[in-house]
Amino acid sequence: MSKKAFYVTTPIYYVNAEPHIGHAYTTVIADFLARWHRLAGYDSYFLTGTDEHGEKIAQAAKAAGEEPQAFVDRVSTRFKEAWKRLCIEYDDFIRTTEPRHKKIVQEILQKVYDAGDIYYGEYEGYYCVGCERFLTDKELVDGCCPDHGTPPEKRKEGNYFFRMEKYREWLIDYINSHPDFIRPEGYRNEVLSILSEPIGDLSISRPRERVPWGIPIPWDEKHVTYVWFDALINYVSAVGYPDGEKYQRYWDSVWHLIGKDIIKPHAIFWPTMLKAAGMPIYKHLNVGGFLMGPDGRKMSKTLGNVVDPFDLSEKYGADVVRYYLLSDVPYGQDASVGETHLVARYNADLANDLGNLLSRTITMIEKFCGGEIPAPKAKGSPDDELIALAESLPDKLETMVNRMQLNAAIREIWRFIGRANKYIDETMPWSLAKDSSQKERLDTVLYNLAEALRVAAVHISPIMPNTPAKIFEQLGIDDASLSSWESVKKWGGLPAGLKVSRKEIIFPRIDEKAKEKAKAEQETKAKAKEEKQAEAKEEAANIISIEDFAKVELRIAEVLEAEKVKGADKLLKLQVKIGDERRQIVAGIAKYYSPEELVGKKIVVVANLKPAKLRGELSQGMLLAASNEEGLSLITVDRDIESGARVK
Ligand code: ME8
Repeated sequence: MSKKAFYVTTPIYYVNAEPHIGHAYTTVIADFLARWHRLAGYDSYFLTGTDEHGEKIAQAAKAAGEEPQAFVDRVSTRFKEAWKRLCIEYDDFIRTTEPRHKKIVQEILQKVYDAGDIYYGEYEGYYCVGCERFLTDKELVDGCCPDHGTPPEKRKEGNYFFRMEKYREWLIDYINSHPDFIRPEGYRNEVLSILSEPIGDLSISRPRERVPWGIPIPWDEKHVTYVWFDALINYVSAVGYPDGEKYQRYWDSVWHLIGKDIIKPHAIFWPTMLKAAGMPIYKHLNVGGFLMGPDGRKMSKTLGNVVDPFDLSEKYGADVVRYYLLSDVPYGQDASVGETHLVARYNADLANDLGNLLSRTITMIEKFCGGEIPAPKAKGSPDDELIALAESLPDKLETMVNRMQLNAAIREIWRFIGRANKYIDETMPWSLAKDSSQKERLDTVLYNLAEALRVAAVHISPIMPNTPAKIFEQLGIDDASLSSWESVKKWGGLPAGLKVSRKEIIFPRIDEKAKEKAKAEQETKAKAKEEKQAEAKEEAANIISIEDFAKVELRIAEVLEAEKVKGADKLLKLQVKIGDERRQIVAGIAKYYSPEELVGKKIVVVANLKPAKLRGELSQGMLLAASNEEGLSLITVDRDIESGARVK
């Protein structure tokens, strides 16, 4: 019987930044899934890669003073190196600047164009370069991109458009009739809610003179392909769409893995593009949550809470980092990660549960059986429970992995390891050894423990690819068939008579106190260094000339009226008097001030700012306020002075 196919992908990562823990997290999950499916008898295929076109990359190359191609070649290699360090074994690494990819992007574009689903038009909107897409008014928070916190640029240009709206109803039906198409469920609902209103058509090109770094539109060389239309196609170009053997073999089974930041392109752009191109839709979109710093805040260099998976793997080994990421974070949810958490999990699960099971078992076989795994002879009462648990694992894991309940699946494996440790306490081999009439029972108990370790080693192999060999070595196993999936479905595959040998402890306990102290010292040093650098940077950036300062016209304004802006939680609309002039100012202070308490206040405003529209409301100036993490305080005057007075 031919094997079932399984195809898993990660997002292709932008090469404007170095690989970090978020990329590592998604890629480790994909690697786990690829390895698990291979183990369970699937023909498994794993694709990752890098996203190398678009404005963001061109800007990063320029900032690095490099030609775009040289820049993307260099950073793309950084990703490959990073994956090696985490023992990621992808089958293919696609780069969007490769000819094999560009060719397919052009073919698909042409196909959709020929089918009449691409047209030319003028577009005006707010573009966020960080997201590489136009944001809708609804998405903006206080006029800024919710993910990047920066105001998008207003742009008007001639673009080609993909008739995405045309497929909205179809997509709603598709999602409704395929309940596990997008998962976990919360994200599916989020997508359905976006689709409950018109989504419009998608601008899929950029004028080449503005963004030269892209794939030319095949029928109009003056335009290049929009980076998302280009990037999404990697999932099929890499496997040789349309005729390639791999495309035929794997495409129908594909699971995409993404983070929640890129749900819209994957759940809306991509299926509608596939539909328009007459291609089958992918099988599952699996959406992961965000990893936060150990303090629960978004990781950032300035907060000093960045967790580097590559430093951690240097310190603890790739297997430990992989185990930690896979076992500690419930898939789909946001979670804090950090070294202290990692050490706690390591000590509890790896040093205590798994490490102790191995060292206790090897010690007892050496001590009581001359170092040879005995043959089982006399069954006893707790055996059945241990064996039943082992034999039920493969099915349970299959169900859980299929539902992306990865940390729960790992917990099941650890429940079994815990059961084996308890089995030692219940059977007390050291007591059995004292009574020669119990020799047969002792042999059985020790056999079962060795078999339990073999079963555990096989199950953890997709999580920790280097650890099973260490366990097998100590158990004296060198027969590869004993690490197969089939061999763990039925208890008793381990042959008796193997020679065990004690080696180094696989997961020595980490002394947390010493570790914490060392870490704290390191952190203090790193922080001091960062602060110094930041200060120097700020100084360099902040020095302005008196002429520069004189350009800013600061004036006293009296608040006459204030009210909330409808539909914007954070905004207040103020009517202020600046001398004889009356103006409207919209400010993001609703969280800190009620409209009533503002009326009558004399505040400081920037009076010569270009007017802007926030949520459709005109704002003719900006008020000054001091803020920190706790709150915000308006700058006022401490003696009465008439409105309009200049602040110098
Ligand atoms: O979006 N926690 O690339 P990207 C968890 N090129 N996962 C995180 C994370 C975090 N803090 N930060 C990033 C792109 N990720 C596009 C994709 S695909 C056709 C094109 C992970 O380099 C997560 O998987 O910004 C997220 O979706 C991905 O990195 C974004 O990577």
